[in-house]
Amino acid sequence: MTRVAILGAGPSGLAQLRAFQSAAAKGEEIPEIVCYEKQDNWGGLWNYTWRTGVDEYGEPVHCSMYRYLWSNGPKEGLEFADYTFDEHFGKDLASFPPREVLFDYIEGRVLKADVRKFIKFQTAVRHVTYNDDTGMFSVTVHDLPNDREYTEEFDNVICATGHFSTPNVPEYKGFDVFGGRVLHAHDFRDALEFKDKDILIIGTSYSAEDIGSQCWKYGCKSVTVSHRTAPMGYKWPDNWQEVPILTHMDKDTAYFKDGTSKKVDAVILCTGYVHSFPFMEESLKLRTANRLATADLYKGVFWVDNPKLSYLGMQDQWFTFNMFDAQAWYVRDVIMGKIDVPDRDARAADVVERVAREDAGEDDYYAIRYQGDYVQELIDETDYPSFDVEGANQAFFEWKKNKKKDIMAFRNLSHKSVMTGKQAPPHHTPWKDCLDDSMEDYLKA
Ligand code: FAD
Ligand code: NA7
Repeated sequence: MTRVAILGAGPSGLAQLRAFQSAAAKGEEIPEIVCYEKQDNWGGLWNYTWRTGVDEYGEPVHCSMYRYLWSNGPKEGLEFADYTFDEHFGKDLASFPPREVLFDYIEGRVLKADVRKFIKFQTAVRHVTYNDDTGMFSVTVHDLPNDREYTEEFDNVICATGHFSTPNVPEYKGFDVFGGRVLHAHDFRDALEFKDKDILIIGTSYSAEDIGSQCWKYGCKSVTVSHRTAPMGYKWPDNWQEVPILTHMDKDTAYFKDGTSKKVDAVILCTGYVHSFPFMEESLKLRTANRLATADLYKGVFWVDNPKLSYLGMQDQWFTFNMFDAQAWYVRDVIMGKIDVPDRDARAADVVERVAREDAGEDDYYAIRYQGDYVQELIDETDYPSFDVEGANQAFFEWKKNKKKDIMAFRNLSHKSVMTGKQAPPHHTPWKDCLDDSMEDYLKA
């Protein structure tokens, strides 16, 4: 029987488990599946921990999420087509749920599908190699509690270990003499740490915007955001400024390229993440920038040089959960022989075409539609429930416009579900005043 290894039980790995289980539920014979997950629970980044650095086994802590995190995009853009928010919560919710609520939603689908039995928790993948002679992968894993390494053979490997966990950490002159804390967004946990403090943020993307907004919400004294390329340009609160790139620091002051300076208490590097697969042998290791058209993946998932290996969720993300589903259903159908993969030249040409098409775009609206088209392309070929992808694009467009209008209020507005056709209700409290991010509080009528 075909054996398939799934590496990681975050939203992408769980999408893959659900994809196989849904085929089994229709009476199809599915391969033997083993999913390895290094944490003691599923949910990937959504599985919050207070830990930073290394965990109790000396493993790098995967979590990059923080307390008080609310969805940064509308839930209407990520909703599962086979399991709606309505179905899970028995009612519709406002559009930007906190982390605990989204974790519960992710978990609800896989509990219902009963796929936990396929997962070996607290088992870190150490080494993946491919043997040309046997056509099999050897996957060496570490059973962490028992401190035991062992190797199993598989016909296919699906890597779903995420790419927002290994931080990109640049150094600026003077970090070593600065008297405050310097940390990367990956290690940021509780905004209250920065109450009454002047903070400096480097970077201008989602982490910069959201961590700055959180610190502002929970009472920091000021936010200074330093950009390498361009400022974010939102209408920020009065105690928030955008400045050019940092040149250096001394024991308490940051100096910027335009000659200005600012006394600060802490520096938070919101400088993104790197794709990191230390367990993959050289010939199987994905190396790509964080972009919509990844390097070397046919259809955005299959390793061009060996399509028995696939990578899920490796793109930069507008669409998330339903895109992972679209990929997982497609990968399942290739593994189960329902869809053919073309020869190597055609696979390589597919990557070139995707990269060129992404590069032709000029703005985020193009990028959103580009990724929406990708989701559509994949779901058209499988039995993943079809949904109004253009409607999801429109939710993202509205969300972007709402952010431009008021960056501290976009989470108070609601969007329409493309799965149920219902407009989400407004949340009971404006985001900036809602300091309780518990599920209990969020679900209050
Ligand atoms: P991950 O969630 O990273 O899961 C990967 C899994 O693989 C983890 O469980 C990990 O423990 C496991 N793993 C890693 N290495 C190994 C190994 N060697 N052996 C075994 N297991 C391993 N998306 C949204 O839709 N909305 C949001 O609001 C949102 N906010 C975000 C905020 C932050 C701070 C970050 C970093 C990301 C956010 N995202 C958001 C995007 C996020 O990438 C996706 O929602 C989603 O978590 C990606 O799922 P994944 O399964 O691909 O990866
Ligand atoms: P992103 O989206 O990859 O953005 C990284 C940011 O870091 C971006 O603004 C970069 O600026 C900046 N950057 C990278 N290297 C440097 C250096 N050396 N100096 C200054 N600035 C730098 O990462 P995020 O963490 O914001 O978002 C990742 C995910 O987490 C996302 O999906 C969210 O949902 C949460 P540039 O524009 O390249 O000059």
